[in-house]
Amino acid sequence: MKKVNVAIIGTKFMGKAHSNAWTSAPKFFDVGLMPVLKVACGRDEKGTADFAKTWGWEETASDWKKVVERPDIDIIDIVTPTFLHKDIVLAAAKNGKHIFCEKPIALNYAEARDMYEAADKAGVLHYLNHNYRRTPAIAFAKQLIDEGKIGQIFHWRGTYLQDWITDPNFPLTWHLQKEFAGAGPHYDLNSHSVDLARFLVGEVEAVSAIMKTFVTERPLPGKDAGTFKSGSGASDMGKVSVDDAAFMSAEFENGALGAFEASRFASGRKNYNYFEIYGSKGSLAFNLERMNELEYLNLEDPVDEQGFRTILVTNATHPYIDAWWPPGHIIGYEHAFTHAVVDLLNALENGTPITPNLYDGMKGMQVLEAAILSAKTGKKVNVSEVK
Ligand code: SOE
Repeated sequence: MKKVNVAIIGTKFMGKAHSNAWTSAPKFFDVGLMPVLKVACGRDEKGTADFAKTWGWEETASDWKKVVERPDIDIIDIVTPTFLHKDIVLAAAKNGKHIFCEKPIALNYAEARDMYEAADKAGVLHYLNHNYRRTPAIAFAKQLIDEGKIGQIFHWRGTYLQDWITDPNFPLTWHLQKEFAGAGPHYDLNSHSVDLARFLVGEVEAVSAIMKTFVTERPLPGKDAGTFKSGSGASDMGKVSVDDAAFMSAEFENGALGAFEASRFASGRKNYNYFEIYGSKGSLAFNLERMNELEYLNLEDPVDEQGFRTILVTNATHPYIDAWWPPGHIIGYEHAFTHAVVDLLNALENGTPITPNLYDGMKGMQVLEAAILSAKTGKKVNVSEVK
């Protein structure tokens, strides 16, 4: 089987999730290309060596600029903090590498546009990892919508709530600094909800938003601090420069209305990615904390039998499931990453595009930036105003 060499840049939480996906994809699915875990690249030599050993990356490197120039590398997998995405994508495109990039795409719309244009011009395959699209229940929701089962969509309600920084002593990791993350949960979490809303409902036309930073100063991070991890040895205080919560209302081009809530201060909510869709023929609801289930209401059922039914999305006929386990043998968070790798390998083999890609990221970022403008001015902003 033809091989494709992958280099991963970044070795933390998402590094793990992606490494697992590159490994499991060809084991469970029939893929026409065999990914080779060639190079793991990270700044911390020892950490990168340990990571490479655990996950089976053949080599390590510390300078991503050299890695993207290597002629033997086919795919650059980017799992760094957001501020590095643009430079790595531009260099990867220039060197003709295919791109697998973590979300959120970039620090702002202008960066996202440059990234999309560079990849498009270079003719490389590009994918932006909004992984939830490939959760079977969400892929199935899309199927129901495309089959017309929900009819005309009136409302989208998307909330993405976490609570890992409610403690004011949680340190100022890169996620809480605008220069590295671009924004707080507005980018980290609303970017997922906007991606799902664009996937399931349609393009957003205008937004109004409010944002809040509840804790404005935090201790500087000590050792091992990161996503969901306070680490140890935090010291002096530094200024939080992103939102802690971002709420937004939206008008879609097709006339639907939407509400989005993203927060890292929703005590008790760990990774509560939840949405509801209400349409003329039916409704849908999804909760990541019950990710194998989809709630579906069919308005064509006899009126006295109507109600939300819970579909356990684990049949062989449901998206992606056939490759895993028999019905009822549920799957988890990491599987959507595997599905992304499978779809990317298939797209590469067949010469077809894959979504969401850098174009989708750019469109989503335009919505998110319009919301930032709205929160600053207190006015409704048309997405097309963001240039
Ligand atoms: C942290 O908020 C985080 O890891 C996000 O960055 C991911 O995109 C989300 O899927 C889970 O939470």
